[in-house]
Amino acid sequence: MAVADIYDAVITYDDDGIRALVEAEIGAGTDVSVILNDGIVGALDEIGRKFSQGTVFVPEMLMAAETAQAALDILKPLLAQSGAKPKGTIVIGTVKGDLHDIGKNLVGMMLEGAGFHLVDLGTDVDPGVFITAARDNHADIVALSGLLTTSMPEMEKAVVSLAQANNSRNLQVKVMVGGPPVNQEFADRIGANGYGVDATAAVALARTLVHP
Ligand code: B12
Repeated sequence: MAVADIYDAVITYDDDGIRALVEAEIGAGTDVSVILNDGIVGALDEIGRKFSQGTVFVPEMLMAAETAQAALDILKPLLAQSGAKPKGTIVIGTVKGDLHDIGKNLVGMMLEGAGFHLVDLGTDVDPGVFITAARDNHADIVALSGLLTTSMPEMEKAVVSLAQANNSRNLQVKVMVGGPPVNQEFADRIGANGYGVDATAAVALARTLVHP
């Protein structure tokens, strides 16, 4: 039994088998971040490479995602362990046109684990929906996720809309962005308050945005 078996389960779309494998690794005391990064995320990267090479297609990518999600469901209580009182409210979502949600879910789990109250709007989220949710929930931060290069202009639209709402609608929300096509330079250019490379960075960034 090893983390490599979890990697293999994602690669072979074994969404039944992966549950027992993850439970066994947790029982053996393996660090959750190792299960996550070497097992689940590493395997999804491999699937992404195969998709680029044309050796797997969308249905396989979807099966791999479902297998990864089954593993994340088991890890969630460990990632979201926190008895602390909420450190702030974060509205999170994947931007318009983009249906990828595994990274967003992972970021959300870690933020909850760090004691933030999370409002998850799901995927394909319109800028106006981010604004309404931020206002209704008195959010401190809006977190935007995107995996497609076509999500970059959508992210910019959401950031610009949120900045306008901050000026005109008595909203005071900060915006952080993340996902493989974006980086710090892009975040700066579109006027976001911060960028995080992964879920751990998202937590560190959220803390500094709430308590500058
Ligand atoms: C699984 C998957 C799918 C699944 C998604 C299922 C789901 N429920 O999410 C399905 C099959 C639906 C899918 C569809 C498509 N996909 Co797809 N997909 C992937 C795949 C293999 C894995 C993505 C993933 O979950 N990674 C693991 C997570 C944990 O990583 P992550 O999302 O990067 O998140 C981390 C960080 O980025 C960061 N982060 C993420 N969000 C945020 C937010 C904030 C605020 C912060 C701070 C940090 C942060 O923290 C996360 C955790 O560490 C990638 C390949 C890859 N290597 O990423 C392709 C990939 C993203 N897909 C791709 C493509 C092309 C598509 C399709 C267009 C294919 C098609 N022809 O239909 C469609 C688009 C559908 C749509 N409209 O969105 C391309 C994108 C290329 C591009 N540059 O635009 C990729 C890169 C594959 C490739 N190599 O070509 N896909």
